[in-house]
Amino acid sequence: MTGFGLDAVYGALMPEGEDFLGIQDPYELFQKHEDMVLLNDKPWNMEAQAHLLNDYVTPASKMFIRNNGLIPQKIDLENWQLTIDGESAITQKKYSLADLKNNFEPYTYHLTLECGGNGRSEFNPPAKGNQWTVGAVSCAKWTGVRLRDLLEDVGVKSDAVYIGYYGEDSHLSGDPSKKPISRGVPITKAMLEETLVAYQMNGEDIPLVHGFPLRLVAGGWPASASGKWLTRLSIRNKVHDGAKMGGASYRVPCKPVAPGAKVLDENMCIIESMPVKSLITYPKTGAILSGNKNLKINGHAWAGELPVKQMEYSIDFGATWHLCKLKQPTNRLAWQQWDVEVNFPQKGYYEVWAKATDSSGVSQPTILPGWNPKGYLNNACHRIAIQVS
Ligand SMILES: Nc1nc2c(c(=O)[nH]1)N[C@H]1C(S)=C(S)[C@@H](COP(=O)(O)O)O[C@H]1N2
Ligand SMILES: [Mo]
Repeated sequence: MTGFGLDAVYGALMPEGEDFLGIQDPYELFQKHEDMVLLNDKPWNMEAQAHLLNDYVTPASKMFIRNNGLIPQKIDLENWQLTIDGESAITQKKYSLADLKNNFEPYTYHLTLECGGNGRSEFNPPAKGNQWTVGAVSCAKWTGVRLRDLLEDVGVKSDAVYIGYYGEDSHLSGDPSKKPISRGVPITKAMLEETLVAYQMNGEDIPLVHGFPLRLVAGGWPASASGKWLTRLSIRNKVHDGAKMGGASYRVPCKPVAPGAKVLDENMCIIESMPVKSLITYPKTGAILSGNKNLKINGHAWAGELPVKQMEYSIDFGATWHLCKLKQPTNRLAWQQWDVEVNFPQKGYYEVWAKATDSSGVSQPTILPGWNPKGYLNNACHRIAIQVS
């Protein structure tokens, strides 16, 4: 892998005495678990595997990385500012990190962040972009200011419809006038209790690659709405029109289309709340069970803005389904733990399938759902293989 100034990125953050020359190992750079899978190095993209996501609170070492551009080279904490402006802002204000930490009540929530493209690798015809399998999802504990408190501090005009974010990362082309991504959420989502401008993750500073020192966190929505390295939020009187808000980016056909269809921009709709989904995080696929036909399996389930109301598993390819125990989430928009003791009737090869159902009665499809040009929203049942010997 070739370098591009990572010494500067880590100059301030690495312990003294490190030899930066030659440190291009992203596992070391980003302090990631060795079982994480690197998908791209420019920009950096890395996903977890299902078995890495067994913790209820995702540790930084097992959190997927999704970058659209280049990580900021220098973080100037003293002078870091969050500007809130826009056509629908009554005033314009700037906040230092100290202002945010000292002048506003802190809130902490566990928030599920899933990349809209998680599961993309299964689509056919294939979609361009990172070939995520199942590991572009996390649920960490985020602490910060409620976005609504900042919006109320600035004042929101009655014609406000959207919030757009801007971050400090730079465009792959190196063109400083371009942003790699500038997305956001409708004002109604911005005003929700759990939408945070976060300065901590899991009780510590947010890791650089996940948005240090400040990040928007809008749980339950495609994680592309949660802007990293946050410096500016615009209160818009129309749907935000920043980078990757149009075309096929984070949008799907408003009406179902045949696989491979060409879809006009005007027929594409922005992804909002993510669909119901689940993972089997224990055991790891391929496990061999010897001398015992009982096995406790467990994982997580989530459903965007909705709670999950039921969790089931099948060991006969979906012919019959059985209930799992499902816990309540710590808070709204956090994933929910489930577990069950599975009894395998005889020795042999099995697939375990897991299926969640949201509070409105909608379940995960057992196989790939509707094709779309960029391969978003694959919430098919997760499956693992087990050999009982
Ligand atoms: N500034 C900025 N924010 C960003 C991105 C980015 O490239 N730049 N990527 C988005 C996308 S597409 C996803 S899926 C999440 C990934 O967050 P993570 O890398 O912390 O897991 O960040 C979102 N926020
Ligand atoms: Mo994403």
